[in-house]
Amino acid sequence: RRYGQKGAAHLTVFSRGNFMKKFLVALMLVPLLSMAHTNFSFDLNWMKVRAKTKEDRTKIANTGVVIESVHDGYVVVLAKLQEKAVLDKMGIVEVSFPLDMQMMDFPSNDSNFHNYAEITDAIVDLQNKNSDIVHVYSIGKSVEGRDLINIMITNDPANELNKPGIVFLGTHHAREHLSTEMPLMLAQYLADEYRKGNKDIQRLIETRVIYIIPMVNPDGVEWDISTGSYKMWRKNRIRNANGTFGVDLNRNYGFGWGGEGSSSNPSSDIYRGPRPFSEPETTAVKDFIESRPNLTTLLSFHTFSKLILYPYGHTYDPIPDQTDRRVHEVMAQTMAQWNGYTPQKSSELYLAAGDTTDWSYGTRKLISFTFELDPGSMFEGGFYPGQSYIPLVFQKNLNPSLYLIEHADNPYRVLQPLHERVGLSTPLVQ
Ligand code: 0X9
Ligand code: ZN
Repeated sequence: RRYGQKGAAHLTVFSRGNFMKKFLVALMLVPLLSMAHTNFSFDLNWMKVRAKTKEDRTKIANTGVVIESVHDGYVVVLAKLQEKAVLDKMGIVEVSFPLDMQMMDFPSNDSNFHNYAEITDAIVDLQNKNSDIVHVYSIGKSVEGRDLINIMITNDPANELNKPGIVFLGTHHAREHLSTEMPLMLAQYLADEYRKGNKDIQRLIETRVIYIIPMVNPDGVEWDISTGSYKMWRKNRIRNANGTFGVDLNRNYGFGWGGEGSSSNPSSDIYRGPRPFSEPETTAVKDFIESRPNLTTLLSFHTFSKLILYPYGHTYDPIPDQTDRRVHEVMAQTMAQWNGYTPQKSSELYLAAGDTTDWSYGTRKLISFTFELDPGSMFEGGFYPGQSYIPLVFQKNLNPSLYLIEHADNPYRVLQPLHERVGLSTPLVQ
């Protein structure tokens, strides 16, 4: 059964709570930029590069560097020495400095983040305490043989495929550790509230199936933290033909694969791999999604920049189906009311072919979003803003997540006038 346009009508209530205030207070307490304790032996450079339009940004992405944040008139990129030379030649570099001067390093202060063993323990613990609704299984193995763990939340696993489903994905990119914590905390929140008797959450768990895959790239995560100081690793850990390591899993999906904003050079951080779904991690996600016809909605968590992105990202053209376009826009704008992020079509950022959401929308028509979680910029810590961001990011993204779960039975309901909707309301979180 495919859940489509004709679902039950619905009433939705929005509340922003007071987390924004708390967020600002917390932000004032966080030092804007911690200096390094450790030198990096990697040839990465932070660079401020002139770029006024999305076309300028795509041209920069096409050199193989990763655009980390987009600003008015420029972008900040992370470039290897070779890529730096190319950008230097283009005459568009304004500032550049080697990573080792500037990057922060505080793994000892970051023990609240979960490594692979810790997240596995946390998930097993969650299952043991909630075996009636939390069902844990592996959807495949990583390059190095780690299980890719899926947390399925439903009170009625026998009817899994008869209930509308939503999937949350975390950590395609190794260094984006907050994108592990957000989906893990969501799973814990749902189970806790169910146990406490929260009627709204019980209703969601009884009427939908929620899949949470918090760590798509466990090998990359383990590599990033393997020395006790962060390595700024992004890709998976496949050994490439030229002896380098890693494919960018968010360039490896098979819709529009190989296009702009992805690289054929294995050394690049946006290396797309030798062919679509060449990697076991993306193949596992693909097989999982293809075997769940009940899915209607997908959210892939990344960091950083505070954005809500929707398809397509491989072309500047709008998605052809006007209704689908409207649903993505309305949902993105609504979710932005809670987290304060900027909603936009992915390609507004820069073109990038082969990402998760282009594939999940392009081939399955799942309503699909990428969140670029906090912080807003590298000046607030970039990929490594410190563990104080964990509860903060969770609080502001909880309502957006619940909103997506609520509408997973029929996302098209968001297009109905409010007065025609009856039924569940999005649970309010203060
Ligand atoms: O480039 C990416 O894969 C994502 N940004 S990140 O900094 N987390 O690496 C954004 C993907 C958005 N999709 C497109 N722009 N196509
Ligand atoms: Zn990412």
